[in-house]
Amino acid sequence: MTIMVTGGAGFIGSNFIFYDLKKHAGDRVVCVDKLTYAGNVSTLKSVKDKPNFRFVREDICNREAIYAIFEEEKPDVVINFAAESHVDRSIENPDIFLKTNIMGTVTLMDACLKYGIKRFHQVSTDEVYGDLPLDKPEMFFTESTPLQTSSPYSSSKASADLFALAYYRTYGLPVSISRCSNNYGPYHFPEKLIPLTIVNALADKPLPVYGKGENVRDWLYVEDHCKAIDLIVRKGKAGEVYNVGGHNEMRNIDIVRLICKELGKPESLIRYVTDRKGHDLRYAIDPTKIHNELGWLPETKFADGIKKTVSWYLENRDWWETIVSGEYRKYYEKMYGKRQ
Ligand code: NAD
Ligand code: TDX
Repeated sequence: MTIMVTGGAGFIGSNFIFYDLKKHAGDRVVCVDKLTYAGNVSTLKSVKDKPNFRFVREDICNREAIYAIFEEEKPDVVINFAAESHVDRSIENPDIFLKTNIMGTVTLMDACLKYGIKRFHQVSTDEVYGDLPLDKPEMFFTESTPLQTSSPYSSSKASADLFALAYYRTYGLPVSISRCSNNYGPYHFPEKLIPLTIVNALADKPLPVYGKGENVRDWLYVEDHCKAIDLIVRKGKAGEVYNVGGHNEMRNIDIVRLICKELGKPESLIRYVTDRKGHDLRYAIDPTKIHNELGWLPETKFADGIKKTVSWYLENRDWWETIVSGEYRKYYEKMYGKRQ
């Protein structure tokens, strides 16, 4: 099977590529990534020379180029990870979120209609449901929770979901959607809470905590998310939405304190800073549907996953140091400049 993975030089997409190539050795994986600031092609160096892997630097909004890749590769499945993914950036500059997250998704689906496809999978987020109150722990997001977004990021992701469902109903495109909670693990870009805290703590820099640090996120180890997507694409039903999450709710401040403890760094590094505008209070996923229908369950407990993640950042300093220095943006030219 040929799988097109868009956004595969980012955090979750790259982890998915590693998972897929290991689990389904017969697959061909074509990674399409624009290499924005969040894309780091050096992440893919362990697979880049495999005969069944190809990297194409392209923007999912570039219709002509996307059609040409479809024409050449005839993918059976497209899994769309490509997105602007950082909420804080969406508050500063919503425009690119509309372009990539909505227009890019629609462009990919048009290509799927034109060339035919077994499945188009949209990687969405629990943020499309808005937030839950902090004082109602019995409330969870189910697949039928109304979409009620807070940020330009989540609004763009919800719009893409609606377009995907419209393409299923109107044109019969075999679409599926996963809405996952916060991921953590290797190759997480150090602008997000967990990797930023690890990287700053290692440099004895301040650890910014928004507001009072009481906002709650539901954390899932990235490989468990990849397993869920693999199951949905191969066994899930077209036209369906699947929530993905592991019932692991944590307050931000507790995460930051835990990382300080793991690294032997003092909590005096913590700085309470101005809150994010429109900051969602709590996310919590009810994963009953994917469990009952596809047998998915998270396998990595948070206590183990966070230890593995901290160790990974300690053992892979090169990966994040070149990001912090900006050097990683030259890697593509160095590795691929002469090849294309
Ligand atoms: P990321 O920011 O780490 O990676 C995004 C990748 O997409 C980068 O490699 C970037 O270069 C690429 N990209 C951006 N714009 C592009 C364009 N126009 N054309 C082609 N490539 C482009 O993001 P991530 O955390 O890996 O998230 C992947 C997907 O999962 C996103 O759709 C996000 O909304 C969703 N998601 C993320 C989380 C999370 O906790 N990180 C949770 C749920 C869902
Ligand atoms: O420096 C920080 N300090 C802080 O307190 C940062 C970067 C974040 N925070 C808070 C904001 C959130 O409550 O930590 C929480 C997590 O923040 P992020 O890592 O930015 O993630 P979040 O906004 O929850 O969104 C993430 O999960 C859902 C991903 O970035 C999205 O792409 C995904 O859809």
